Amino acid sequence: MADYQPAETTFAVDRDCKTLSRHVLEQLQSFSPEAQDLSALMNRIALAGKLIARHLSRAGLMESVLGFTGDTNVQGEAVKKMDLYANNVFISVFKQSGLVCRLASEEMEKPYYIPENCPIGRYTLLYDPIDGSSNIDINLNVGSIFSIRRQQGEDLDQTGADLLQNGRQQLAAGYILYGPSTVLVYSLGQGVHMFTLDPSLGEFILSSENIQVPSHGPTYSVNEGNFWQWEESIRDFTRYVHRHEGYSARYVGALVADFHRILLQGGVFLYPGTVKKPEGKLRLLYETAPLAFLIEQAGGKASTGREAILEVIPQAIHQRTPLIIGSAEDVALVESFIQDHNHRRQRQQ
Ligand code: P6P
Repeated sequence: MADYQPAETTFAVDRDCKTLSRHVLEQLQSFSPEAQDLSALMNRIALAGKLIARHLSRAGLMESVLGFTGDTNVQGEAVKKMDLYANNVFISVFKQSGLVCRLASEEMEKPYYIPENCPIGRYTLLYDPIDGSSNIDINLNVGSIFSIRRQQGEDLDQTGADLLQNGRQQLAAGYILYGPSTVLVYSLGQGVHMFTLDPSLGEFILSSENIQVPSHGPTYSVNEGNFWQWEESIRDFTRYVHRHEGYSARYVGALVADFHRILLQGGVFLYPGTVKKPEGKLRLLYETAPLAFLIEQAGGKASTGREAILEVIPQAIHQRTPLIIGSAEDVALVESFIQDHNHRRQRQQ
């Protein structure tokens, strides 16, 4: 009996079998308990993405999707019904998982502990359940951003103090982008990989491996409505791109969507500090640090303008940072304007 020779069609079948959980084990080249944990973790995140995508797809037809809850979150932002739904989805998918003891979310002032998972669950999920929720009611892109860290110590006072470490402590990071298709992009520190949800299978299937951000791109993505609030260096960068050919402005108003374009096509996204918010608007632990982890894995850069995002040590769970992220050359160009201004300011002193 000749050895079984898989037919040509096996490629398509094998491709459809490249699910997220299998990919994680391939990435780690291991079936160790930690590898199995991370594979199961990513599978739960994928389940959260599927549940949120399904809910979003019926927005407008259901009561609990559009509009506001009437509450304000710890950020001082009006809470959308979808923010609350998505926040609870992430909590629910990790219950009875034994994986995650603690979740830290944009929507919750303090970390949430899943009692039955503590202290056996040695992982913490940090997440922005719905990023860009102002886009929901107008059917534009929104996303979920996630970061996974190992819990260090028992956290007996339940303050999550061990989370106040720089972004290089992240075990994994990624996002789910809800758009014409739902894609999940993640990294375990071994490259950046993208999966596309096949609704007919209910699975995220590998669609792009080892994504590398171009060293330069035409896009600059920033809310120029804040121009009057910016430092002069950022204004000078904006004047530069206005006066030089080859730049295009693109701004969706959802960080995940703007980042995804930059990751695939190059360019730079900025959310700089302003007079009113010198630290900017975006949160470090579950927005800028996870994306910085990804962009560095993809060969790009992420900076506050003065230091690498992944070096920033947070003083609080909801700490914000300015963000300049994208192609290495384009981030360096923005930084050069900031450095020029710093040098000029020093010479004047
Ligand atoms: P602005 C959404 O609220 C968000 O946190 C990010 O997704 C997005 O990049 C940013 O705020 C948009 O803020 O001030 O430009 O509306």
